Amino acid sequence: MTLPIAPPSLPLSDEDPFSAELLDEPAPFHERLRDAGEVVFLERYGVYAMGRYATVHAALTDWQQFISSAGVGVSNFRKEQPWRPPSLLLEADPPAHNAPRASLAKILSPRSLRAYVPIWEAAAERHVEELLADAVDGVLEIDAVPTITEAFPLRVFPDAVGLERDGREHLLPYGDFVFNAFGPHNFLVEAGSVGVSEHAAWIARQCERDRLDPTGIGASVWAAADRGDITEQQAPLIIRSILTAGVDTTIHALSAVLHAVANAPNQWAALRAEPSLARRAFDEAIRLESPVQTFFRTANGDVRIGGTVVPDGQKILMFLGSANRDPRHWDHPDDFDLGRDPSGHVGFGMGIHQCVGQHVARLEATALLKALAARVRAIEPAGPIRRHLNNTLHATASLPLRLALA
Ligand code: OW4
Repeated sequence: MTLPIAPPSLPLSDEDPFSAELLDEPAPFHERLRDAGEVVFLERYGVYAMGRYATVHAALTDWQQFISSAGVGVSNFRKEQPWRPPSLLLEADPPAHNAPRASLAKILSPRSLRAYVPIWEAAAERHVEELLADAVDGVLEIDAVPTITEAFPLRVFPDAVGLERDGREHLLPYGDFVFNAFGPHNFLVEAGSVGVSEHAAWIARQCERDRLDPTGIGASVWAAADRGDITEQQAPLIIRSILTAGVDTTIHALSAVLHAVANAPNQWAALRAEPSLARRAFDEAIRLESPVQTFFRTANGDVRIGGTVVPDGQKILMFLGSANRDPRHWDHPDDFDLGRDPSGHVGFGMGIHQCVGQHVARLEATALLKALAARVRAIEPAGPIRRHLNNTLHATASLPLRLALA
C-alpha cells in the first residue's frame, strides 16, 4: 500500500497513537501533537491530525468540508468495503443524514426520556443499596467496573430499549469491536475478530420489529417508520446505532466520573453538598477523560485549515481527548473542577453529529451519582486504575475503590 506523502512544511509525527503505549496513556502524546502545530501529518498512517481545541471544534462544525459519508475510521468507504453496512447516522452526510437524525433525536430527547427518570432513579437507589449491603464496618472495597459502571447501565438500558434477556452478553464485545474497527487493523482488531460475526448476528436480530418489547425505545423507532418519518429499511439500522453506541460509551464514561471523584475528594464533598451538580460532574468527567477519544473525517475538496491545505479525499484524525485538555482553551485543563463550566467540550462531538444519545447517558449518570451521593460519604482509590485498550475509546478494565458509608 502506498501512503499519501505529506506536503513540505507540514509538521510530521512518526508516533503511533494506536500503539498500546499511547492508548494506555495518551495525554503526553496529545501535548506533543498540539505543540507541533495546527495540523500534523501522521506518517505511519498517511493521515492528517488535529489536536487543538479551536481546529477540532471548527472541523466538527463544518460538515460540508469535513465529511462523514466516506467513513469516520482510518479506512475510506470510497476505496474500501466497510466491514458492516455504514451507519445511517455516524457515517452519513446531509441530506441522507437528516431524517434518521431528526427521528432519533426526538426519540432520545429529554422530553421523551422523562418516563425513564423515576424508573432509573429507583433502579440506581436499589443498585447502590444492594451494593452497600456488603459493607463491613461502614466500608466497602470494590472493583467499580463489574459492580457499578458495567452493572448499572446493563441493568437499565437494555430493558429500556426493549431487548430480550438472552444474549445480552453480546452488547459489550460488539461495541468494543466497532470502536476498535475505526482504527487501523492492529493487534486490537485482530484479537477482537474472534466471535464478532456472532455478536453482529445477534445485534442484527434484536433490531427486528417482532423481537422488541412494544413499549421500549426500539419499538419507538419502528413507530417512526410507521408514521413515515423514516423508512422500514432505515429502522433496523437506526436501532443498530443505539445498540452500538449506547453501551460501552456510557460504561466507560461512568468509570471516568467515578475515577475523577475518587481522585478529587473535595469535589465529591461538593457534589454531596449540592447533588444538582451531578450533571456538571458527568460532563466535566467527559471533558477530562473523553471516553470517545478520536474520530476521522474526510476532506471534501481541498480544505484549508489555517496555513495548511488538506487535499481532497484525505483522512483527518480529530483528537477529541486532546482538544478537551488544550490549555489554549481551558484553564488548568488537567483538573477535575466542578467550579468550571465544561460546556463546549467536544467529548460528545459538536455540530450535526453531536452525540444523539447524550441525554440517555446523562440520565443514567445523574441517577447513579445522586444515589451514591446520598449513601456514600467518601470515595477513594483502593488500587491503581487499569485501562482497557481500544482504538477509539479511553476505557477502563478495573477501578478499585474504597467507599465509606454516610
Ligand atoms: C459515537 C457512534 C459510535 C459507534 C457507532 C455508531 C455511532 C453507529 N457514535 O451509528 O453505529
